Amino acid sequence: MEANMPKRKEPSKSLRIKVISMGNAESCIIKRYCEKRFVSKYLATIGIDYGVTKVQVRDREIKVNIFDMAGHPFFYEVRNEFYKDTQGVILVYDVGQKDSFDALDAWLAEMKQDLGPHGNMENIVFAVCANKIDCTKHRCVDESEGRLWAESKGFLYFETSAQTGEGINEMFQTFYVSIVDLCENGGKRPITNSSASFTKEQADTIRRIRNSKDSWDMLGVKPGASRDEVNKAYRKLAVLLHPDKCVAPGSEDAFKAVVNARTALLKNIK
Ligand SMILES: Nc1nc2c(ncn2[C@@H]2O[C@H](COP(=O)(O)OP(=O)(O)OP(=O)(O)O)[C@@H](O)[C@H]2O)c(=O)[nH]1
Ligand SMILES: [Mg+2]
Repeated sequence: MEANMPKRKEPSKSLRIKVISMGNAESCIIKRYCEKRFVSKYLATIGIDYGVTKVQVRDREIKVNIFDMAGHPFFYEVRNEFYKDTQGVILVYDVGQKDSFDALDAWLAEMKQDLGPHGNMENIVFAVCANKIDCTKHRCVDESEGRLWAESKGFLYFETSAQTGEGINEMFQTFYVSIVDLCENGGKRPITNSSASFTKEQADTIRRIRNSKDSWDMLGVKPGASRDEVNKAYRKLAVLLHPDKCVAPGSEDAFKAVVNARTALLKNIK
């Protein structure tokens, strides 16, 4: 008799979370996800837009309160009230606008300052969206640069387009799962595969190589250095960045650039 009884469904555990979005073109990402549409006309957010949505993650029903921050500095006074008690942050930049990528640090600084000395950013899930990937012609921040910035901070990284919808569902899905993992993990950010798999020295070196102005600069030697000095500097970088040992985004290109720089310099040194 008991065997034929329908199994009682466990009541689904509901959860309420707060998510904020900021950066450049974040409103369109939310619109694409929530309303499945794209608006090409620019409608600036005035202050803060607020919305509620429900999502299902495993056996949990999640009620999401989304606060979409206006990017304009004018709205700082409004924004700064809203950073508290947040479980997830969506940070968006435009891959065709380097300024918007560089501004991510300022967004983080603003949030940190607002949360104050006792605020903890470690228990918040951050999802970085490299957005407008449909505009391939204007792209000036490549994937490895964005990924390196995000992953060296332990943030999730996604390539998205609010226009075509590419990457948006995947981003929200992974983002919500990570937030639920965080809540179930006692408020600690879950360790992602990519975080902590490379060192700060590796990340900083790749960035330095990317921004170097010539081959001397790239190897970190003075112009006119000897063969020995060039080789020594090269070996040090090769050990740090060799693709067999370094999984940081952009390490392969940085390694190749270093090999080329060394070859070019040695050609001209007696
Ligand atoms: N081609 C393309 N355009 C996009 C994409 N996402 C947003 N846009 C355009 O970029 C502009 C700005 O988008 P919004 O999402 O409103 O930007 P925002 O950061 O919310 O702006 P503020 O509210 O002023 O902070 C709009 O004209 C959008 O149509 C995208 O993926 N591809
Ligand atoms: Mg907006």
